[in-house]
Amino acid sequence: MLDLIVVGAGFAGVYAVHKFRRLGFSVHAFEAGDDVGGTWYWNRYPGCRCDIESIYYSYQFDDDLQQEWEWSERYASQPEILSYIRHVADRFDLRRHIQFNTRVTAARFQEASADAPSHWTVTTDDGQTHRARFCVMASGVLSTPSLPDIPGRDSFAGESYHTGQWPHQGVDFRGLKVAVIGTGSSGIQSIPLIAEQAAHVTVFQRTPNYAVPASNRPLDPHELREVKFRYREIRAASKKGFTALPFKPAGRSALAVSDAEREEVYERWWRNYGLAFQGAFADLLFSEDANRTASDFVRGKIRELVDDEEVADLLTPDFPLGCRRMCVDTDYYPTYNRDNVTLVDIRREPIDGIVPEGVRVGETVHAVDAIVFATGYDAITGALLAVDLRGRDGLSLEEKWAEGPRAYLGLATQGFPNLFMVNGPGSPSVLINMVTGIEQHVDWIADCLVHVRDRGLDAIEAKAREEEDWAAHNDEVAQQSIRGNCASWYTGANIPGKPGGFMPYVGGFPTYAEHCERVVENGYRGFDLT
Ligand code: NA7
Repeated sequence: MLDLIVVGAGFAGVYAVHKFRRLGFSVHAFEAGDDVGGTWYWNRYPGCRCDIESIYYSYQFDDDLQQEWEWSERYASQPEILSYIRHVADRFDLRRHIQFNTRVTAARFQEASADAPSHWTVTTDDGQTHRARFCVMASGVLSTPSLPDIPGRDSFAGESYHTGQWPHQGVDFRGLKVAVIGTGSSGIQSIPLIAEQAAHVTVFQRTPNYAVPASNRPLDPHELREVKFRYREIRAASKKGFTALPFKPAGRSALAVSDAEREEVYERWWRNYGLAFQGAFADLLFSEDANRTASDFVRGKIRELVDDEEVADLLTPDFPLGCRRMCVDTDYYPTYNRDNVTLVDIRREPIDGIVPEGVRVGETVHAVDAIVFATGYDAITGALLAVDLRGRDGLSLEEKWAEGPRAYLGLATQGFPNLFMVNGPGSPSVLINMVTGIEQHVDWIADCLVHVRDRGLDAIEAKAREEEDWAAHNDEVAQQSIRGNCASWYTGANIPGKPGGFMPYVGGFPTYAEHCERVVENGYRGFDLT
């Protein structure tokens, strides 16, 4: 029997395999794709790029690795991130522990018996079963694409694509009329590039989003050398940063400065800092009045950038900035000044159906040759629930989470001993620099497994009481933030029937990591060790 099965070989799974191997555990990972990379393997749509700067969105567990890798741009593109993670897999000789083209379909907990300790039986889509004492779900938080159930979807005569399942050979849109449904990050990144290529693009927008400029640029070799020289210091500062990035929090309220100064700050942050714009003042995510100043600033920018007033109005969000995931763009708003781009507001009049010729809204059929679904993901819990996970007494995760997900520290859930999640619900996951979060999670799980091994223990399981307390704490901090009041994929609102509740932990990386450390210092408080 193996010590560990790891599900997924994205950033989390790759690091988990490396870490657990180094500690002497026997590990086998399963990955549905034919290579490592996870989200960066599947998302190959035009313009796909990380919204965290490349020098931070990278592993820190090995100094030689971070010294030798050369990032070429401030925000790395999908192909470059994929090359990086491939390099990591090769450099640490991890591929031989990963079985590609294999999807885990089910996993069942088996109680300890006279013949075997507690373990998991894992079933894969090739019909095989595998046994391991522990199972680590590194299956990703934005890895289960959501394809809306629009009537007639399958009747469309042309090709259709989901941004999260993009063809590896790319798509040639030259001369085609293209529909793009969805204006989240994936739509906002891809629309400008599709518009450059296609004959015409019709964008179907339900909710406008805030987008701030990426201000992407090639990385100057001197700048990169300087970063590498200071990497240790930068990484240490990141661990103290709210979002696991090395930025000091803004100390001031947006309401404590003059209008002129506030405008100057927003202009500077708009031009330079991408996603961090929402941290230009300390209270933008906590005070509606403060937030309104930033929201109004960006609304003003949209009016400046988009020539047609009606189109600008449609593109202007009416909710507080940062409440839903902000987007980072390159030329998104000016794209609507092009003659070959049309915006269709489907909030007022929704899509009625898809017909062989295109997309029907009311009496109008928007005839197109191709449809791009930039419609997002069943986020955070989707990939966990896609596996038929059964804990003690055959309890399924779906039953356990029927009223909403519960996971102690986002790492483990009661009733599912010896099962860990990386970036589970209740961890900071998508609200922070994911790679740093992943390393912290995997390191914590690894220390825990060593603890269990060294003491000859059989199982570890989260306790119900602490799990509930953590969920209550998570709700409480979410309510203190303006994010807690918005319907978004953070709350599962994008998936019909998904139970509500704010899934990621809003309390910030340092507080979260401290909670995790306290648990260990107190003998794994909140866990049953048997
Ligand atoms: P998002 O941010 O969930 O965006 C999905 C978009 O698709 C959003 O505009 C949705 O509108 C729209 N959508 C979803 N379903 C429908 C239907 N049925 N009809 C019309 N429009 C629909 O996903 P992304 O892939 O862009 O980004 C995900 C994250 O990946 C991103 O935040 C980064 O962290 C990386 P809605 O807003 O629901 O009205």
